[in-house]
Amino acid sequence: MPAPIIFSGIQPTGRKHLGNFIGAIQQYVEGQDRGRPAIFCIVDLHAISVAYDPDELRERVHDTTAILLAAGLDPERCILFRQSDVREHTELTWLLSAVTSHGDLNRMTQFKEKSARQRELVSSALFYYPVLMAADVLAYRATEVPVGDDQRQHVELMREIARRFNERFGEILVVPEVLIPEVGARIMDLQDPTSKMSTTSGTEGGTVLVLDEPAAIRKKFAGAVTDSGREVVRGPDKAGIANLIDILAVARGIDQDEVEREFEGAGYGDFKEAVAESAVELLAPTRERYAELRPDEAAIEATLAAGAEKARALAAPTLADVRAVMGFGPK
Ligand code: AQP
Repeated sequence: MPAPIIFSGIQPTGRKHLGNFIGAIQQYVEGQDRGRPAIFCIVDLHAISVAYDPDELRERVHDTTAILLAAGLDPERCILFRQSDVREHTELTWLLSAVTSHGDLNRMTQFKEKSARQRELVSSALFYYPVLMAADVLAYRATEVPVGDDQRQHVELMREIARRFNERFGEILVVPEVLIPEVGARIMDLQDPTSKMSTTSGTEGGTVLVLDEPAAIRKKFAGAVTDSGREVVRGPDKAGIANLIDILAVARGIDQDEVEREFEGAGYGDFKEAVAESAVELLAPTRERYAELRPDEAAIEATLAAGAEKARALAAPTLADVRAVMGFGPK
C-alpha cells in the first residue's frame, strides 16, 4: 500500500487544550513518520470566521506553532506552515464552492452551534468554514485527515465535495479518509462532561490547557464533576468517570478495561489523583519545551516560511489542474 498523504489543520490559539492534544496533536506527531508527506497547517484564515484581533492573531499563530514543535513535530520530517501564506487555499475555496451544496452547509452542526454563540455578527466565513477546510485538504490530494470526532461531519462533506467535483469535471481530486483516534476522539469538559472540551465554549475549570502548570492541572482534575456512585467504570450516567477513564487510558497508552480493573474498589479521590498525575506527565514535556522555543520568533517565522514554500509546491499543480478542467485560462 502506498504511504498516506496526511493533512490536518489546527486553529491558532495559545489555549490549546487536552482535547486538542489527544484528539489531534498526538496523531500529528505519530503521523509525521508515516505520511509521505505529512502536512500540518496553522489555519489562520479559519480564525477570522469569528471576532478576532489582527495583532493577536499573529501572536497566536506563533504560540500554536511553538506548541506543535514542542509536542514533537519536526519540520525536517513534516511540512508545517501558515495557511494564509499559501494563496491556493483561498482560490480553491471559491472554485469548490461551485460544487458545494448550500443545503449541505446549512446542515453543519458546528455552524449551528457557533453561529448561535456570536454576539455581533454571524459572518458568512463561519458558514463557509467547511469549504475552506475542504480546500485545505483537497489542494494536497491528501489521503488521510487526522482529526477529533467533532470534525467528522466536515470531513464527510469534503469527501462529498471531492466526489461531486470529480463527477462533474473528471478524476482530478482525491477523496480523503478521516482518521479518528479510537480512544480520546472527544475529550469532555471536566466541569460539564456532556460537552466537549472546547476553546471557545468550555468552562474555565473544566478545560485543561497544554500550557497549564502542574498545580493548575491537579486543581482542575480534583474538581472534575463525577457522579453519586463509587465505581470506576463506564456506563449510563457516568459521563464524567468515562471521560477520566479515557484520559488515563490515552495518557498511559493502555486500554479502558485495564483502567477499570486497576481502579476496582478504589475511591473517586484516588482515581482523580492518578488521572491528574498522568495528565501532568503527558503535558509537562511540551510545556517545558514550549518555554524554550516560543521566545525565538525569528526561528518560528523561518520554520513557517520554509514550510509554506514546500506546501505551495504541492498545492500549485492541483490548482493548475482544477483551473484547466473548470475552463479557466487559455486552452
Ligand atoms: N474535545 C476534544 N477532544 C478531542 N479532539 C478535539 N479537537 C477539538 N476539541 C477536541 C480536535 O482538535 C483539532 C484542532 O482543533 P481546532 O484548534 O481547529 O479547534 P476546534 O476543532 O474548533 O476545537 P476547539 O479547540 O474546541 O475550538 P472551538 O471551541 O472553536 O470548537 C481538531 O482536529 C479537533 O477535532
